[in-house]
Amino acid sequence: QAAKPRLYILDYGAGNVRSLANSISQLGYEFEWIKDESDFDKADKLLFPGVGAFQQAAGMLTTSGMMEPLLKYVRSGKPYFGICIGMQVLFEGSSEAHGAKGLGVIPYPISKFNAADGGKKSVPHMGWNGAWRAHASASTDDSDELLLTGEDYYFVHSYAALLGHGTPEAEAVLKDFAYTVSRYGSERFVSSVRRGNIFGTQFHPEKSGPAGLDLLHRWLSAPVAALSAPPHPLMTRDDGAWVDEDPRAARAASSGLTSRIVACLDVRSNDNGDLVVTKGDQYDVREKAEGGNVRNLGKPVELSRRYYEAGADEICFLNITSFRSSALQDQPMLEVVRSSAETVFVPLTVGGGIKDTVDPDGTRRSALEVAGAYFRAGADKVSIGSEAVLNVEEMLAREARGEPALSGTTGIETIAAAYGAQAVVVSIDPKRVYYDTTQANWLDTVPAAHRATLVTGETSTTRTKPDEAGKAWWYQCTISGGRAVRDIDVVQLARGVERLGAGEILLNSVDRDGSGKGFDLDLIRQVRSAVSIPVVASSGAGCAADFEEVFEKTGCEAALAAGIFHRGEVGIDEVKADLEEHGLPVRRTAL
Ligand code: 1PR
Repeated sequence: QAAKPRLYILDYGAGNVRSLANSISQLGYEFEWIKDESDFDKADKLLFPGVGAFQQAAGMLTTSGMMEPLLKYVRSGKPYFGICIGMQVLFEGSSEAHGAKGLGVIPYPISKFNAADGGKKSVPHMGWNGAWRAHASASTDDSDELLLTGEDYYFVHSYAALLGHGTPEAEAVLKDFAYTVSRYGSERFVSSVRRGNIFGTQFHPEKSGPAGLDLLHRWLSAPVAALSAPPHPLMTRDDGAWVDEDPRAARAASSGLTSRIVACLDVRSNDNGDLVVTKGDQYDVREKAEGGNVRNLGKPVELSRRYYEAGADEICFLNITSFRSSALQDQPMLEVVRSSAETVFVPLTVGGGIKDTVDPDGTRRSALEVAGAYFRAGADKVSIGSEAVLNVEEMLAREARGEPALSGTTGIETIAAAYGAQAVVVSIDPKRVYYDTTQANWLDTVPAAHRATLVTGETSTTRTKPDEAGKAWWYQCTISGGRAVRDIDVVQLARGVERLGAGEILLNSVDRDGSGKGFDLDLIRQVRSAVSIPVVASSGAGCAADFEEVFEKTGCEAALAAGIFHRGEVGIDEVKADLEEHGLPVRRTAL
């Protein structure tokens, strides 16, 4: 029996590579990390998972002296599989990278998505999208394919090999490498490349649920010879024309992305000191009776696995009491993330306590260090709450003094610079501030700064509108889990965090949390139209129809729920079936 091919992974130290390692182990394969140049010669197969920013990746490869040996490996004809930045690094360079060069194997530029595209698209391109064959392939034999079309895969990036962005000569070469194409809004891009020994996916198979694991398995189990140069016979192109459209008609009306469903787990210690998933009503997580206990809805790791298996497109953990103490040392949430990432192969977000902290022994930890620990444990994104509000307030104050708005030192800025904007979520906890519009001169009592964002009972678009007659309100930001209010409104905050470099907004509502009254559509629309980064609608889901309503009426990219899933009132499959029935694309896990 031939020796097993030796698989190596190249890690340049940014982002979550743990999930890829976990998925490979789950599939029953062993691997080693590339430690130095000589390991490239020992490798029979090489996987390069890139996460985050191209510049960072190219910079680290250059300074660590890995760029040259990597190029040598790719040219050697041995199997190479690049993921996300690991695929982009094959290209000549990225407009993201201000001069940083890639390997130049594919002489085509990587460019940024156009967020203005029809006004409906947010950037980063974050979520589940399809991929179709770039060319009408001569092959009818699926067994030799590495990637199944008709499945959805998880993408998270702002830059891509966009069709029509290179010279005709460069595009001809790109066509030669292109394996699949995907669409985001009106822009088409190469979502995977395959030529000879080279394979690369713009999406993350290790985060793409069963479809992604299947793809990894196909590449890992394929004999080295079948994945090596010269170009594989099945790669024969037809006349070279791009195949234009995703054959699935249901996709035509959407941006390309599916409606993303997020299961949220609010985690804290209960009175016995056990870490439990809890759930509040308007952020109050104790049972209603006098001296009530913290509600216990299950164990975090177990529940996350259950939601993954039930088809959740993303899992979000929020450490809801981290404002009290959030030391990094012995942080139990790290273990929760680590264990969860062993069985959950969709994106994991973790929030609570992502800020500069001090450990009990006096060691100071920057927000960047804290975030890094979570990424290494297997988180894909970190979510910043209270700290983001304070950071935006400081930014606005600096600006008012005529100083530069950005300090470069906030958690949002430092984490986004190191790991990419897509890894930084800001969680907002707004609360309505009401006015009685039947009173004379009520408008005079509204602070001038917030008048532009006022909603009235008459202009409201939510189903609870009849209850709001005679009222007007704006959305005030809170910190420390809704315990303290700040002057800043939700639109100021959302715009502010986008300027600081956040890549996504998780939009809660203290008023709707746990109420089952449906999402606060007014709130979500306000924020959605104020920013061009993705918005996750949260708080208030009471039935499957609430999801359809929030996607249709606000244009949000994702919708999150907690209570109805924990209590088993509505299943994730039920939500997706309802969305599909209403013509909204969803990820189905057929494999
Ligand atoms: O401020 O950076 O340490 O982050 C703390 C994080 O913890 C923030 O993201 C904040 O939203 C969250 N948090 C703090 N206190 C609570 C609480 O409930 N007492 N949870 C809390 C926020 C809102 C959602 C909830 C949705 C959906 N809970 O997480 O899952 O409202 O619920 P539903 O579907 O049942 O309506 P920092």
